Amino acid sequence: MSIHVAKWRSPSNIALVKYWGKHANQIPANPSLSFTLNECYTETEVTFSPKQSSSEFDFEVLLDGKLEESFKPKIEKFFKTIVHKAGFLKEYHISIKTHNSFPHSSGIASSASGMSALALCLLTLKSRLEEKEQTNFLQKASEWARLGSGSASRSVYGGLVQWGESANSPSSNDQYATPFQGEVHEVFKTFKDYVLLVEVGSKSVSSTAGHGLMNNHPFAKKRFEQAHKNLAKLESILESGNLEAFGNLVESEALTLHAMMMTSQPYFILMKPNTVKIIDLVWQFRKETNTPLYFTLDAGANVHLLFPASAENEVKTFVESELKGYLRDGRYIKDSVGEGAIELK
Ligand code: 2P0
Repeated sequence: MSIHVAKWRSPSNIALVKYWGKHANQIPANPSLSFTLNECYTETEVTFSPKQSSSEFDFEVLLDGKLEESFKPKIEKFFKTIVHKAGFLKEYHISIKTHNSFPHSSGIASSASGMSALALCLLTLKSRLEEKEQTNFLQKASEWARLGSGSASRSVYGGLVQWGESANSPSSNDQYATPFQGEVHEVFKTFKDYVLLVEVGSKSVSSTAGHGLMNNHPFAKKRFEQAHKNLAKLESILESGNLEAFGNLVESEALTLHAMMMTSQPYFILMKPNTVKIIDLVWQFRKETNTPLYFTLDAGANVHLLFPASAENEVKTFVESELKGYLRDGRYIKDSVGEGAIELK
């Protein structure tokens, strides 16, 4: 039995219209649309070698060269979900070596980049073992990534990516993400995202648990309807390049996501005092300078600053002089829209 290796780099992504709430088998309760990032990524190398134990899945996960037991349950669950299409998972010892470009547990969506990188490696190995190219490789990788983690489905493609069925987009799908099909104004093709690290370390409530709390949530139905409407609005904003409308929509989406957390049962808050302080300062800065600077939030305390590349000098000065003091060790990542996942040889 020979040894097989595959290696991919897959980026994180930031949702503009948020996925929050799902049905069985990782089917999203509403469609979402994201920017793929560039600097925040995971590199994963998967090696298949002769099996060493009789366990169903004989695998190890190494983060920066050290065994990481805490990653295993989510990966084992993922293997169980895809094993009917990937019987080879039971036949090998699987070594998963992974590295994040961003600080571990920084609250940056490592499951999006991590699960998409893993799905891409496994699908590459499937092609090698079967000695045939996969048709619709990225579509299949996105579907596998979704089964590992919903937001990961969007990370295989670059630019703007949609996941989840919507009325205006015939190619949109709950099973896998697709590159956004609408017209996109030039300004959004080089958009910036500075990721401000307010809090590092693991979150009090995982995203998976948070999604679960949307079942029986008193405002769920209205929220899912709103996401559909916001997606339709965003489609025309992306075409027109109307930055003010863009900012209004993405900030409202971010605050709605956190409002859903605060109004679930049990309720919880992932923002920290400095998250709110930064939002307040961004609003003040925008009012005083007219700079098109907007924020969004992920399921955590960190703040993503979104702005056109033309505003980068002003924003950099603002972050350095006004915001740095509210960040963990003054840390932030200067990111921008990226090209999507790449195979590493
Ligand atoms: C998103 N998030 O659209 C939303 C917005 C966080 C806030 O998808 O349970 O890690 O693995 O499918 O994808 C985070 O949830 O959850 C997420 P699972 P996931 O990006």
